[in-house]
Amino acid sequence: MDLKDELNDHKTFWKIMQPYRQAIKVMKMKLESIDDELKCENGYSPIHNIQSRIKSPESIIDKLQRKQYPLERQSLEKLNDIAGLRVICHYINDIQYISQLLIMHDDIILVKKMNYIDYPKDTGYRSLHLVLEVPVYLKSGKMKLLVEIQMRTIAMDFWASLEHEILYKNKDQVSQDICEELQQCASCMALTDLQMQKIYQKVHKKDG
Ligand code: 0O2
Repeated sequence: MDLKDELNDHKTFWKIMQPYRQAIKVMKMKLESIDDELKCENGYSPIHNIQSRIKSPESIIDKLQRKQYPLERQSLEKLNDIAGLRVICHYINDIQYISQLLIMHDDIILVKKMNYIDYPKDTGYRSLHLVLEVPVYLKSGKMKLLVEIQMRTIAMDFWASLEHEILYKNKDQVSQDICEELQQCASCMALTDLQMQKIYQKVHKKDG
């Protein structure tokens, strides 16, 4: 069986993805623990919600072909985002803080950081992406896997979700005007994010 057939076979796909599901659980537990500790300390829980997903067989094959990797099992190790988590925070400052606390864990390694908050994509997309190497323990021993964590505020997520619906991966079908309107919406959300954070800080008498 070649990789394409393996991924398209439901049972085999489920089996190949087992360590990735485990890596997601590990990271989810770490994030929930950070949130819980901050809640106990300050009475404030910075994480609004955590979503996770395993990349679909079609997206995996698409990406391997786009990157011109051979369609074989070993190539899966080169993909950053087979296991993905999305962490939705309330305020922009929460993102930096949580990511710093997470990176301090000495069993995970930061492989790549893409700061699309300070440097948004041309589309207007904003989020902090972390690629982390995470250990998972299997019967056969320890295995290290890559996990991608996308961290964003509720406002960034609102924009990204709707923009994804409207045009992501269908970019050719929309006019420049629409792209510009979407960029304007993204700037508007970014201003609102800053304003909401300032309001929060004023109400809770915090510096910054
Ligand atoms: P999925 O799995 O369907 O969500 P890489 O090869 O991974 O190093 P890549 O793939 O270019 O580089 O990564 P990038 O651009 O840093 O991040 C890709 C993911 O970020 C996307 O996943 C989206 O989830 C999100 N993203 C990036 N740009 C945009 C954008 O303009 N709009 C929206 N809505 N989301 C964006 P995929 O590719 O959709 O895969």
